[in-house]
Amino acid sequence: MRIESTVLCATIGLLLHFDTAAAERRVALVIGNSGYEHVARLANPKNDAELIALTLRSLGFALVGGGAQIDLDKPALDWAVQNFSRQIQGADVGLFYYAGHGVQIRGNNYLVPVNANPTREADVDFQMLDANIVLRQMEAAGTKLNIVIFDACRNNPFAGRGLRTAATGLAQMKAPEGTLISYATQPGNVALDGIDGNSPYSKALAETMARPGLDIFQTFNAVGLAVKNATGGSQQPWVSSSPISGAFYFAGPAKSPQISTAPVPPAPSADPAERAWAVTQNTTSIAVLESFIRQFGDTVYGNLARARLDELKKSQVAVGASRLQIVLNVLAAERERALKPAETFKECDACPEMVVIPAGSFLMGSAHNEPERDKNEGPQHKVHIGTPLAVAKFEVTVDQFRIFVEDVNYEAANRCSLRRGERWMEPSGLSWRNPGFRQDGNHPVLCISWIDAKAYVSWLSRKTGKPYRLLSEAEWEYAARAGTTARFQFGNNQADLCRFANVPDQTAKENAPAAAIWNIVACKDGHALTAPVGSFPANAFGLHDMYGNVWEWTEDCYNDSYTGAPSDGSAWTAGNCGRRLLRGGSYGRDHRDLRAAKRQPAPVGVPGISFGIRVARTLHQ
Ligand SMILES: [Ca+2]
Ligand SMILES: [Ca+2]
Repeated sequence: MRIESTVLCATIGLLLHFDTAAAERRVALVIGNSGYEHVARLANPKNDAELIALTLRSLGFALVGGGAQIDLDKPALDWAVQNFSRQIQGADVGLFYYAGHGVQIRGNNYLVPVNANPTREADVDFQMLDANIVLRQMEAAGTKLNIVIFDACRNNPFAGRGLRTAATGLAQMKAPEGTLISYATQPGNVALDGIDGNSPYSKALAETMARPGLDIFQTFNAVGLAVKNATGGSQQPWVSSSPISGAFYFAGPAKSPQISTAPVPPAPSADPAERAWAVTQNTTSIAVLESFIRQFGDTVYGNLARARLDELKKSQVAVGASRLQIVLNVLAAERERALKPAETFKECDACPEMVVIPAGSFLMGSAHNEPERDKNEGPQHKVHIGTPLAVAKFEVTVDQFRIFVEDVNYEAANRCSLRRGERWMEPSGLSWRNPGFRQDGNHPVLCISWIDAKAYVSWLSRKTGKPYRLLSEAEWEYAARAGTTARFQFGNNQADLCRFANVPDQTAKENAPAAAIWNIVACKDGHALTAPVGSFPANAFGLHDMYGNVWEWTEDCYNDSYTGAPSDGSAWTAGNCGRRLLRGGSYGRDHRDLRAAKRQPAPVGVPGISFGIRVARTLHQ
């Protein structure tokens, strides 16, 4: 079958029907697809989306999902658009931004999810998202002003794979009434991905949107000129629209503070730098931090951003020169192949002891009638883990983490976050070295951010040459349940918790002042705060402290339901990746956290006072 496809280069669809200059409620969905599984990965969409999300947030847009939505597969993309469609009902301004691969096939433009793998034209309807669906959802929402942005003008990734390129560039989409459509480049051309971390288009768009005094047409005209200049004339963003009434300013009219025309319902502060920092501080993108510093470098948040940037750069070179003599004892391939479930190994003197757990299937999540469950634990679904893997017998200890830090001079967060309601506070002087209470070398390390946890497993991998990593959420729950289906590994009775785990208990109530506000269990486990790892019996797989002691970071991005989750035990790396999942509960706060199905998302940069690490290792690679 001959399939004609061209590169989708629609950049802006602006559905504009706007009668007043004062926007009351602005809602945006920002998507960046970089991590393609079957075609060329793209370097910049993730950074572009984070940059645009940051800019929009500073301009008063509430973001669907709380931030840029990165690397969405088809179910996640569908879900995000549906969610967006609901949230713009009754809003004054709706904005949709997409950066990633896009294709045009027989006059229709499609956004390409990261898992798309079409081999014939008929696959496209099921594996990609028709851009017209987005336009229809926005048209139907009754929004005064709708803006759709596709920075998707890259080379057709499926050329030569059954979807042939008929012509370069994109056919224009028909603009409905009150609609403006723009493209990252002129029809019949391919936009540039950029060489410095952002596409020229998104960089210019972010800078221009933030300038007060430019109405919607002046904004996109200025973006066009900026991109044309930046690319030596080879790329020129394109706009088409139907008549538009009223005036709209992203950053307010000239000489008027943007807040006067862009009130921000959920933001507690009127300071644009503070609001922007609130959504930027946990990014793992160097480009986003650099962009923040360019915009807000002369504020106090600029200093924080510079410190964060240094921290991030250091974490990325964390496994550089080694300073300690670490004795390796890595598994020979033959021994690794012969490993059986329950066997253990330890690949260096500083390495965690690993236990082999068997392949198998289990039901992930909790049933609707499970007491104290959260909605995000459903729907229950079967997960099959196809091969045995190795899981650390214990949580990573203070001594183990210290060796890593000293070996490569790693600068961990050196902060420690306490939760007060929905806010995180960082009392001065606390860190993994001193969380404010006594920790011996064989206690679990805590005050660990997801970034620290990743740096640690990265170091283990480099040190041993073996694939150490965090567990996926599914692997974690499989390992914690160890063949059981009850609320806890040992059954359903909460009063038995103290025999199997260090939890918020009567010992804490009697000895730890912080426990006054905890939701504690009725039993007594003998430990007010953390306990040395392995103080409690192992589960059926030979793993200790899966429940309680410290929360354990997993690889997965946060999604608020399991709809669309992988069923093969792999990590879910689409969704809100600025927040990752912790599992298992801890010594403190709330006994409801101790259930096998409990999921706790937290921002990647937060080193919580009960957040620690458990490592896994892939076998037989
Ligand atoms: Ca306890
Ligand atoms: Ca634990």
